[in-house]
Amino acid sequence: MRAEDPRPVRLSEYRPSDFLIDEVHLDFRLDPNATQVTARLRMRPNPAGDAGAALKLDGDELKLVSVAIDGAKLDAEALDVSPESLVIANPPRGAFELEIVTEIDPEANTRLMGLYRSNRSYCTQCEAEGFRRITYFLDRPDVLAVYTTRIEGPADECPLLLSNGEMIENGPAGEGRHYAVWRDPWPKPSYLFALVAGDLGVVEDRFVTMSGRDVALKVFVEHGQEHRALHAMESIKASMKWDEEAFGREYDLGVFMVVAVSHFNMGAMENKGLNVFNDKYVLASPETATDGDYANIEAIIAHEYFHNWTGDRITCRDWFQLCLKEGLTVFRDQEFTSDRRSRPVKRIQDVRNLRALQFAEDAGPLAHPVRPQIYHEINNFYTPTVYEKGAEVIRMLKTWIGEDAFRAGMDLYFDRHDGQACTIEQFVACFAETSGRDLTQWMRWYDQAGTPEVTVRTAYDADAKTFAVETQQITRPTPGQPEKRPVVIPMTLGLVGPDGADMPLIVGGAPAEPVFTLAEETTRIVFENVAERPVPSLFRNFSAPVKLDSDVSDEDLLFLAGHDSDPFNRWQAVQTVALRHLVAAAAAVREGRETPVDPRLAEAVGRAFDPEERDCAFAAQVASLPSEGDIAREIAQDVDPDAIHRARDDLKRALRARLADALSAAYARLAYDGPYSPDAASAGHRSLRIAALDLLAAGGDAEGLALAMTLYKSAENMTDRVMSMQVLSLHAGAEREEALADFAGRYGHDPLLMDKWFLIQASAPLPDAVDRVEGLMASPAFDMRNPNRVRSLIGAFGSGNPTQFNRPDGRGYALVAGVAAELNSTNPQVAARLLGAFRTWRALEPNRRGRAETALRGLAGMPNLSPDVRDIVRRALS
Ligand code: 0A1
Ligand code: ZN
Repeated sequence: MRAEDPRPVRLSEYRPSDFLIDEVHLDFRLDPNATQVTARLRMRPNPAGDAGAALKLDGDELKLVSVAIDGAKLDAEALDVSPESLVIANPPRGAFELEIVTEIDPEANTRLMGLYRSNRSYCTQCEAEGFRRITYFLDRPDVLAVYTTRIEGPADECPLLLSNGEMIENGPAGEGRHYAVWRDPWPKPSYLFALVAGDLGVVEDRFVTMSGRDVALKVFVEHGQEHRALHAMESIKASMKWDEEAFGREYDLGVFMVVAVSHFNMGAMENKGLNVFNDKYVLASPETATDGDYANIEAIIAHEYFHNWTGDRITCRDWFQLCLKEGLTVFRDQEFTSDRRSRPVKRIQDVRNLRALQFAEDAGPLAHPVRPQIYHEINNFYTPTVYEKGAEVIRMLKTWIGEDAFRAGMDLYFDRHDGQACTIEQFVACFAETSGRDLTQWMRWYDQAGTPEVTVRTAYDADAKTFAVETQQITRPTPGQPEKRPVVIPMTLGLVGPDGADMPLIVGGAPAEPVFTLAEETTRIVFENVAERPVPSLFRNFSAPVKLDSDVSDEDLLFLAGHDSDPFNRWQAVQTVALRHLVAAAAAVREGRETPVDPRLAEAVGRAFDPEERDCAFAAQVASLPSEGDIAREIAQDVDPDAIHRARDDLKRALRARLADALSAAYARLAYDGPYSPDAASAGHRSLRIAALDLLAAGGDAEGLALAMTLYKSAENMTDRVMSMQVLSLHAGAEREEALADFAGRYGHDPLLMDKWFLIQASAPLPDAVDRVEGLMASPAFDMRNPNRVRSLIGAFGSGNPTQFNRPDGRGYALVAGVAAELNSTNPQVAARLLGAFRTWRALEPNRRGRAETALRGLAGMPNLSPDVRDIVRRALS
């Protein structure tokens, strides 16, 4: 661990590398505690770099064995070496070969970066800066090389020896060992390197690409789990086909491999030709996976596969450009899912997620631009802002310049930049060219943090038959950015007439397109020939990632809920009315008052359960109220999580009271049998039924709980079993304990199922949550070294249990901070992520704010803070 405070990295200080590496030959002699790595690098000075510069290679906890240049060993005096760097003061001025031998200890690697062991396999994780834990290297994404990798290991323990590209040679290596050589013809940065060795089962298939090339597909999982890899395999084939159809992108190697590992810091990794996955995002069978698991696996398989073009073939010049690959690839996986499932439902889910995670980040001390200007620890920038807001910016660009210019811009980007390490400027320039628009101001979406707030005021003039829409945008200050400037906001808008139909849009005497540009602080649009007072439908399909405050009345919104041609806004209308109610109700709770529920709101929610409603998945979205986090963000300051919880609970009870018959009828009507299928329609059906059950059990209603218990016991699929247990877990009592005990008895042997069990208990808003989480940490199923366990228990508690994490006595904060302190040295990345729970602490009421601050200051004062944890704690406190 570095004790001194390292200098931050700044975008403005980017300089090309002084040296280039054209070819990399790696030789791994696998050993649990002493793996030898020989790296032979074909290097030359970079014409764009500093002639005469010293050669400085990155390392991290490395042990050097030897260094040679063009076959001649270098003496210790010729080197300046530490575990973190290797400097050669006077390298040759022309091309040369550098050979470096290092020794590493995979078994001791608890950080899960570089080469480590998971169960009995060896695997690597190199993004962002993990390759330097394997060998000294120019570990930066703009150094692209062709890799050849020889792996040698024990044949019995490691029958499989995998790396990027294609296998070109293999055979025995004596003494029970064997070897394989892999070659990846595509130049790549070191962060895309991967190695996997072990004894795994495999599922195989093939895909014929659009130009007729045959690709072998392989999914590797633990022996005995092969039946749980079939959905992942189907998802690979679907992704390959979709990328050909939607973007004209073809796969470019003879083999594509996915490996599932149990210990992984994130979701998955797009290493060239050899994607490594958290097993949670590979394994699924009808007996063990929920509808949500099936959908997640499909989306993440797609995401990693799509990186083959957006990330691998075209990569990032430096880590500030991370959104170049991540925002774009999230956009691509969202589109894939929209095409395969319900587009409106996917949009609603994505927006819910964006608001819950990204808007929350943007509103607090960890706010940063989609493309940051400075970082202390790059691992902490794999954030909802870079990923999800990054995707929104691309979606918005498509909305703004239109589908054709967007597609042409993508084609141009692939064409022009294939094989390069690029910047956001180069990406955006492609669209400026194909659309003919000036995208200078557009760049503010990348460089300015914070969620723009748009206020809309409208006025109908019955005499003049005009409808005026006035908008104002502001973005509040964020850390390091006190002054904000207006951004280009595309607002897709409709005017809905009294008959529910869209009215023609006439502006300045001519028909207008529905996408309006709000590029100034204020904008005024006057619609003409408006025969009757319309209801405006603003930001259809969530055309921009902004917070909207409009003067559209509840009554008009509920009209839109029933009539808008835009399904997103039909859903949004009910959410907005519910949110307005919940904010008022939370304030009233604190004053000891009650807030009556508008019967029209209950009616709008009730329509979700109407027998006529055909789209169950959509209806389920309408029926699920804004979350406690949504309400807290709307309140924005002096937040009391208990009052919010109470207000939301009261609304659920009121809805139950008003809608009891409709809910019971829907619950009965939506019963089903037949074999399980995770398709979108079946999943939607189940989700609507569970939404009915959740409301029926509101307030711990005995009949509702009895229904949930019956469903739990009779469940024939994992979705019903987990969701009924989740409903039961919200209400203290015998049913809850019975279901939880039963679940542990049935599935105690399956870690991924026990993760669901951990998560449900950790997120239950009951006063015993802290004790329970502490108790579960001591249970045999828990393992502090496995990030999935930690996230399911402590992560879920911190980020998914607002009342108990924010206990007024501070015990919730102490619990999460305590675990982060424990993980600080063993797995700093996971420790830092857990602290994301504190990202909204400044918005809390004074007592809680004080206690959260105490917990953060306690961490800040710890000796030996990792760069990861120190960075988060410092920014959170700044
Ligand atoms: N590029 C991956 C995300 C990722 C980042 C860092 C990791 O290190 C532990 C792992 C994965 C993606 O976007 O899927
Ligand atoms: Zn990604």
